[in-house]
Amino acid sequence: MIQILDTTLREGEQTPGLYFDGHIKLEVARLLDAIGVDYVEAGHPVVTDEIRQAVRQIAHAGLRATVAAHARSVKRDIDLALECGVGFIGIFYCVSDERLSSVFNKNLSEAVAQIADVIRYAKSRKPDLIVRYTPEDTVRSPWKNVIEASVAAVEAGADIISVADTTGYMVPGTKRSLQDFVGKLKTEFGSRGLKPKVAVHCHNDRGLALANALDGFRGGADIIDTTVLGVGERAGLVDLAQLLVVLKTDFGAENPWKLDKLPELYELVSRFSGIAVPANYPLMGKNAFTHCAGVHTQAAAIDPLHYESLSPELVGRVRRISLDHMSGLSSVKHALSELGETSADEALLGRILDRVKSVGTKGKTVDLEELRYIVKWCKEHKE
Ligand code: HCA
Ligand code: CU
Repeated sequence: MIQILDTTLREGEQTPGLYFDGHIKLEVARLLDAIGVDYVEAGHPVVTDEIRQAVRQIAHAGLRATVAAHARSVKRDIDLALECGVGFIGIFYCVSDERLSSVFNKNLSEAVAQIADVIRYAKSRKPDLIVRYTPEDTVRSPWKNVIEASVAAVEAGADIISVADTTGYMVPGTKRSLQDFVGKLKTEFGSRGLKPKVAVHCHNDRGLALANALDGFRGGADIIDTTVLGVGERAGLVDLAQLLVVLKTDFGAENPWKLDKLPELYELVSRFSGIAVPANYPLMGKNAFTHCAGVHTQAAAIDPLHYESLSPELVGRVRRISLDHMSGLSSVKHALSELGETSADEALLGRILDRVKSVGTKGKTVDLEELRYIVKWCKEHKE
C-alpha cells in the first residue's frame, strides 16, 4: 500500500511568514493522524526551542502515525531529534559536486563518509529508528553521485531514500520523468541486492507537483510527501487532499483514509497559516462543488454527474447552487425548495429570477438568506 508522509508542519512552515503555535501544530498532527497519513513530519528541532518542544509533544501524543523530525547530516541534529522521542529522522545532504565544493567545501567522498557516519550513529543510538536519506535536489544532481551517496546511506542503515524534486524541475512525459527516475533508481538498488523504500518529494514550481507525484507512484514510489494546501517553500508541494482523492478514486488505492475529515483540517491550516483557500481550489475551495450557470444547475438537478466527476460527499463537502446573473428558472426552483417555498407560480418565479439576475449583474451572488428577502419583496411588488 502506498504511504503518505505529510510535511505541513516542517516544509509548510518554510512558507514565508507561516508559523503555527504548538497547540495548533498538535491539532494539525492529530487531524492528519485521524485522516490516516502514515508519517507526520513535525519539524526540524534545531531551528527554534518552540519547534523542538512541538516536535516532542507531537511525538508523545500517542498518534498511530510515525512522527518524524528533519535533520541535517550532523550528529547534533540527530541528538536533538532523538531527545524529542521521534521514531523517524529524515536526513538531507546535497550531492552535486558544485554545491559541495562551493557551499560545504567538501568533495563527494567526504560528504558520503559523513552521511554514512551520521546514519550509523543514529541507528546505533536507536536501532528501531526509521531513517530516511534525501540527496537534496536529487533529480538535478549527477546520477552517479546520487547512487554513490544513496547506496552508502542504505548500507549504513537508511530505510528510505527520498527523491527530492527540490525545484519542481520534473515534467511528466519528457526526458525529465519522475516515473523513469524512480524506476531506474529501484532497478539500481535491486541490482545490488538493496531494497530501501523510495519516497518522492515534489515541489510545485511548474504547477506539476501532483502530476509528478502520480508519475513517481507509477514508477513504484512507496511513499509520497504532501502538505495541506500545498504549502511550502516558494510554490509549495503536492496538495494532500488532491493526492489522496486521485489515488483513491483513479489509482485504486485501498488505504482506509478518512477523506471526510479533510475540510476540518483545511479550515484549521488556512485559518492559522493566514493562507486563504482560493474559491476555485480543487476539492476544498468554496466553489469546488457549486453549480452556477442555468444549463448546469438544471442538468445537475436531474443528475449531479452531468457536471461532476467527483461527489462532494467523498470529501465531506456539500453540493451547492449559486444564484447570480447566470441563473435560470431551475436554479431558482431548486433554491426555493431548499427554503421550503413551493407555492410560487410561474409569474412569481419569473420576477424572482429577474431580481436574482439583477443582483448578479452587479458581480454578487444571492445566498438563501437574501433569496428569502427577494421572495418577500417580489410577493409585495408585482410590477
Ligand atoms: C529543505 C529541502 C527539501 C528537503 C527534503 C527532504 C527539498 O527544505 O530542506 O529532506 O526530504 O525539497 O529538497 O525540502
Ligand atoms: Cu522541499
